[in-house]
Amino acid sequence: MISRIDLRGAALPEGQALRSLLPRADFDVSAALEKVRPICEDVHHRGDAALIEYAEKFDGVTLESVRVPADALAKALADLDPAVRAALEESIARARKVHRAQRRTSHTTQVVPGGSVTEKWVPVERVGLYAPGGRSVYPSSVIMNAVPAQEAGVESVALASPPQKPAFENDPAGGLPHPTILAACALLGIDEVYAVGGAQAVAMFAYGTESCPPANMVTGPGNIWVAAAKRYFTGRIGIDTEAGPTEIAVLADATADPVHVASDLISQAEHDPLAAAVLVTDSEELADAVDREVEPQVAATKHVDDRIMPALKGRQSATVLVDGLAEGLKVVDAYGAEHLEIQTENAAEVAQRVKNAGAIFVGPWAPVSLGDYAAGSNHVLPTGGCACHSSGLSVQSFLRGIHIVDYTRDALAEVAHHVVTLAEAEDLPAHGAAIKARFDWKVPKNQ
Ligand code: HSO
Ligand code: ZN
Repeated sequence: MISRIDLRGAALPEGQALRSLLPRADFDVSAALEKVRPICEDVHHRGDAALIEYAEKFDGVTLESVRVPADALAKALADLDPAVRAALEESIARARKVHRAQRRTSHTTQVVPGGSVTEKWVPVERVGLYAPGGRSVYPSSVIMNAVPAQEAGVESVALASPPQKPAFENDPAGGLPHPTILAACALLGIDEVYAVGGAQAVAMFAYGTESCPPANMVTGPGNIWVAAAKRYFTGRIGIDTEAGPTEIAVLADATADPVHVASDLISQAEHDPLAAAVLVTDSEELADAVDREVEPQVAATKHVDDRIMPALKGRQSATVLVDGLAEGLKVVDAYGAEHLEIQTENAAEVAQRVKNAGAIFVGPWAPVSLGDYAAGSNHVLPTGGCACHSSGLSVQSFLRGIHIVDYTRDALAEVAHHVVTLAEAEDLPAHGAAIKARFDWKVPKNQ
């Protein structure tokens, strides 16, 4: 069912030429951009009234207010299954451990005597997190977004997630985000929560409304409308990377266990009909064994027709046959997967040689599902090949490094002639004048 791309027997092309041979989903955010623009501008002009109207139109619920009351958060936590609570708490604790270690301290470089540059790290002041509803109710993603923001020291963290339709008349959960999302917020200490979904949630955070003060940054996964709204606001607010459909690539050799490989490919195909599952191997026997494994495993699981089958059969998924490990590494680097598993001999050493991946999972006991929930690593990762230039979400995503330049008169005098020379070379004499004015227009020569 998974198609094959056979790259054996000839030298692999370089760069883009190799990339173009590899599978990838069509995820055209730009087409959605035109559709979200009027929604975003409507939220700008009409604020909460527009949000309430869109909740009616898109979510089929009538909201009294967009802000979720505190007692609804407390109730969601009280009603949470204790096993789910324990698992969320473990996930939070592990993520905190890893992300706390990412904190940065200010550093001063003494450039010359009397001249220093300090890099001071300052958290973003206010962040809006987005948590999807509908098909993807992922409290784990609330954790993966909230923990790095909190560990970075962001003072104000708010969350938006679409309101659920009432399941029956007077359903108390109707009009609120999914209860597990609310419970995760309560566990994380997030008390500012909005029952707002889609592009309008991004607009709410970007512009602010009567209920919701504007945020400096919006992060969190979402559908194509959320991605388009993030793109619409790029440059005006900070965003994480635009999340596309999830991807798993597995680099495997003949030592890999086909049962593991098949189950891991299926695990990410479960997210979305556009999800990508890519196996890169130099072992045709393993590829055949994985194919044989996939069918019974798919038959035994859920979400088969709506997500797993279209994902595995889609043009974004494939088994890529290569001549050897070196070629396999070249292919996974060209692909730049969101998640890359290494299921080869000496997996840890092979992992060190990978240049492009959102996150790397080493050996048989570190499947992507572990990273999705409880490894301590972050699961908000670059998709669509963006791993070639971007990283996953981290404490760093929520920090700004500000240079503080501090020079004495003597330290400025020492370099003044160079500054004036460069200003003249760029035909910007006023830049030079700003230096000369400090020395009565006589620029000190090399002191
Ligand atoms: N694999 C997804 C994250 C996720 N998995 C959430 C389960 N829940 C993207 O990294
Ligand atoms: Zn997942």
